[in-house]
Amino acid sequence: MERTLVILKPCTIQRGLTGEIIARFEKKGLILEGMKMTWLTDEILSEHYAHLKERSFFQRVKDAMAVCPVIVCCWKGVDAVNVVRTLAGATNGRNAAPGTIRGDYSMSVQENIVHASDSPETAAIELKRFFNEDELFSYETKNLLSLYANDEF
Ligand code: IDP
Ligand code: MG
Repeated sequence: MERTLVILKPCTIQRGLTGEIIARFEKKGLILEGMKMTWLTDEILSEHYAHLKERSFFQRVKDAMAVCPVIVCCWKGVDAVNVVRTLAGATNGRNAAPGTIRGDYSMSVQENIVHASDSPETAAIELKRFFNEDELFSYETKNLLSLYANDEF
C-alpha cells in the first residue's frame, strides 16, 4: 500500500469545508494514518512549491497557503497517490470535472481546496516535510476485506 500527503488549504478551512473534504477521502476507503493542524512558514512553502519558483504567482501562492493554519493528512491505500490525485481533479477548479473535489468545490486555480502529492516519490518527500515520524501511525485496519479482495493489497 502507498501513503500520500493531502493538505487542506486555507480556503477550505476558511469556508468551513474541512469535514466534508475529509469525508470524501474516508468514504472512498482511504485509511487515515496522520492528521494535524499547522501554520506553514514561507520557508517550508518555498521548499514545497520550489517547482513554481520562476512563476509570477509564486509568492502569491505561498501567501495564500499562509492565510491561516492548514490541515495536513496522510492517507493510505493501494495506489493511494493516483487515487487521491483523481479524487482531487484538475488544478484549475473551473476545469475540474464535476464529482472531483476541485470540480465540486472550487472556482479557482489557486484556491483549489487541496494539495495532493503527484507521485510516490514526491509523497515520501512531502510526508517527511510535514510530519515527524511519531505523528504517522500504522495500525491494523479491521475492514480491509470489505475494501479490497485479498489479492489486491
Ligand atoms: P497541483 O496542485 O494540481 O499539483 P501544481 O502545478 O503543482 O498543481 O501547482 C501547485 C499549486 O499552485 C496549485 O494547486 C495552485 O494552488 C497553484 N497554481 C498552479 N498554477 C497556478 C496559476 O497558473 N495561477 C495561480 N496559482 C497556480
Ligand atoms: Mg503539484
